[in-house]
Parts: sequence; structure tokens; C-alpha cells
Amino acid sequence: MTAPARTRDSAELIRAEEPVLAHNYHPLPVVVARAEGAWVEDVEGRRYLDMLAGYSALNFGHRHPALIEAAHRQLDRLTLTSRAFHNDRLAEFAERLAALTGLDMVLPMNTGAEAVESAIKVARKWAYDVKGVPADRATVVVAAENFHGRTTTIVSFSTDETARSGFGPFTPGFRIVPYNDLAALEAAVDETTAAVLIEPIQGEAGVVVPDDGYLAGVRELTRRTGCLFIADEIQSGLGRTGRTLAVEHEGVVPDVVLLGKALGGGIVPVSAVVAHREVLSVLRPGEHGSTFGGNPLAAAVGTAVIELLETGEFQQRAQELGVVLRDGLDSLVGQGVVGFRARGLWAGVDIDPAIGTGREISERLMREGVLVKDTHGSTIRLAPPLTVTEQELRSALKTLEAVLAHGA
Ligand code: IF1
Repeated sequence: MTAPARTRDSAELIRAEEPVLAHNYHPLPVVVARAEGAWVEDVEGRRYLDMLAGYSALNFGHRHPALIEAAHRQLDRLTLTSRAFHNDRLAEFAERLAALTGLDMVLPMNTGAEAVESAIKVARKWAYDVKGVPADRATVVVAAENFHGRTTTIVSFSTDETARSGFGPFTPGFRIVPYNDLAALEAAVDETTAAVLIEPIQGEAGVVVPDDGYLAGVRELTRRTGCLFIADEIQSGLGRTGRTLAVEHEGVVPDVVLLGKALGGGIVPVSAVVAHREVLSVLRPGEHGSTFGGNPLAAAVGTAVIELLETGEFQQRAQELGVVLRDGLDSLVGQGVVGFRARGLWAGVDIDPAIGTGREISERLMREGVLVKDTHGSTIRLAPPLTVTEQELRSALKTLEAVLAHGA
């Protein structure tokens, strides 16, 4: 008779990780064991409102019934073929994703960083094959304070020393300009430029929303100079800001849109490069690939996610509840909040450093049953699932108010 599996408590599990798990994160001291909707539950059964939502990978909440059902159905049929063969899920995923974004071709990948890396490769090849840039001379212009992932090439153009130092030598061919500065962008683009790669709203930088007109300006500049506008919507997309894509706030259609995180419904990694046919047609068989990219399980879950977004219901909710979020934060300015940036159900909140660091505030909120993540310094990010109820959102804002007032 084998002994029953020892159920270790949170403290034991945290201790057990220490010698055996790489320390590339400093998680809050909470051990999640189950979750549903906007709520997670720790090993001891304590419940928390999840105001991080997996950095926007859980836009539809934990274990959305329609997504879990799609996953279960596909698990019982087929999970992986590799793309050495076709599978019966991928055509519909690509058709509906192209239609959702207003573009016409899809390169299915897995993680956000893979989508970013793939887009850089495709943009460079487009520059050589279509634009006529001399071999190995293509440049890509990016914004300071960017976050596009953790691969060696991506951190090559990061301005965050913590993300970059110690990982050289770095990939050449990138130019860095200040975000939200069209003049600086104009000066950096020349005949070698394959693309401009930016986040429509900078997430890790603290939910930095550019001036109205910036995205339209990037669109006009890239069209006029004959280079590609690549919008990294991996965190800002799929309903988070009150639109399917954040670029829609300015009516802009980029040449390339990068998606990830919530595209996998919080169940499996699903990412994609979506672009005009002229761009993605530069790829020929054998020139790019991925073992899991476009696998039938990912395509089935991704299609169920797209189906949720096709109704516009989640975009509408983010828009409407975004007003509750913004008004709630407005009322806290001067009460411990020194400033904030918000769009839809996404906010970067700057806390008065005298009250505490972002980490300290996050730990106090955790003790009061609300989970958030600090970004830099005393800024915390709020990004609840788009399924959050108004009552849950107001309750989280009340808890923030109490923590700021009493340092609970
Ligand atoms: C971590 C935050 C960090 C992203 C954008 C690409 C990727 C991301 C706009 C890469 C990923 C994640 C990575 C995760 C924490 C989180 C994050 F911005 F969301 F808060 F780090 F900055 N483009 N962001 O936001 O996608 O390869 O991770 O699937 O690395 O700590 P990925």
C-alpha cells in the first residue's frame, strides 16, 4: 500500500523549490493550487482576486468553460502532428485569426518571444527579397523601455540592464529611439530599415500609453518610407484595452501584428505572426519552423479564444469596466497614488514611494486577498481577467485604498 501523496503546505512547497528551481523569479509568497474565473485559491484554501491574470494571458479568466471544453474535446482526438503533415484544426484557426485582425496570413508559433523572433526574421527577409536592402544590412527600429521577450536577440535591443547584462555578445541590426517620439523615429529610419517594432502600449515599462496620434504617425511614417510597421500586441491585444487590438484606438492597421498570451486561453502556449500576404509570403518551405507551432490542440484552443472575441462582448466589457477602473484610480490620486496610466482593463499605478515599494504594496495587497505584480520602483500593474465582475473590481479597488491608507 503506497503511502498517500504527502500534501505539503505552502511554506513547505516554497522551501522545496529553493534548491531545485532556478531563481529567475522572486514570486510573492503565495502557492496557488486551484482557480476559477477571477479567483485563485492557495494550498490552504485562502482565496485571492487575481488582478494580474498571468500578465494578460488569462483575459478570459481561469479555466473559462468554453476554452476548457474545447481543450478537453481536442485532447480526446489529437494533440500533435508537427507540420510535417496537415491537421484538421489549423485552417480554421488561421482563417478566423486573419479575419479577426483584418490581415490575411498567419504564422503560428508558441510563445510571444517566438512570435517576435519570427517577425524579425520575416521582416529582414522581406527587406532583402522585396525592398532590395543589401544582404545582412537590414535594420529594425525599436523603442527604449521596450519589452518583447527574453531571447538573446530580443534582449540585444532591450534598454533594461537587468534583462540584458551578462548575456552578450548581442545581435546587431537594431536602432533604439525614445518611445512616443515621431521625430526621433523619422531620424532613425533609412533605406536599410526593414521595420519599426513597437508595443502600441508599453506594458512592462508601466502601461505607458503614447500620445494620441503616435500610432497613426508610425503608420504614416512606415508607409511613406517603405518599411514594415510591426505592432507587438502580445500583452495589449485580444480585448485588454477595450478593443480587439490596441492599435484600433487610432484606427491603425499595421503591416504585422504579433499575438500571444491570451491567444492560448491561459491553457496552452499559442502565439502568431499575422501579416499581409506580401510579407509572410517571403517564407519558403524549410526556411522557418517549430515543433509545436500550429499544433491541433493549440489551434483548437486558439479558435475557441477567437470565437469568444468575435462577439465583441469582452472588448465591450473591458471598455465599460475600464471606466470603473479609471474612476476608482482617479479617486485615489493624492491618497497614496501619485499617478496612473490606464486603457480598458489595464493600468499602471504609481504609488507614493513613501508608502512603500511596488513589491511591498504587492505583499500587503496579497495579505488582503488581492494579487498584483509590481513593475519597476513603486509602480504596480492592474490587469484583471476581462471576465471580472464590477463588484469584484470595486472590491479590489477598495482593498487598494485601504492598503494605501493604513499600510495594511
Ligand atoms: C517574464 C510583462 C514582462 C510581452 C510583450 C512579448 C512578450 C511579452 C509585449 C514575450 C511577455 C511577460 C514575460 C514575463 C512577464 C511578462 C512581462 F510585460 F508582461 F509584464 F516580463 F515584462 N511582447 N511578457 O509583454 O512573450 O515569450 O513571455 O510568451 O519574462 O517575466 P513570452
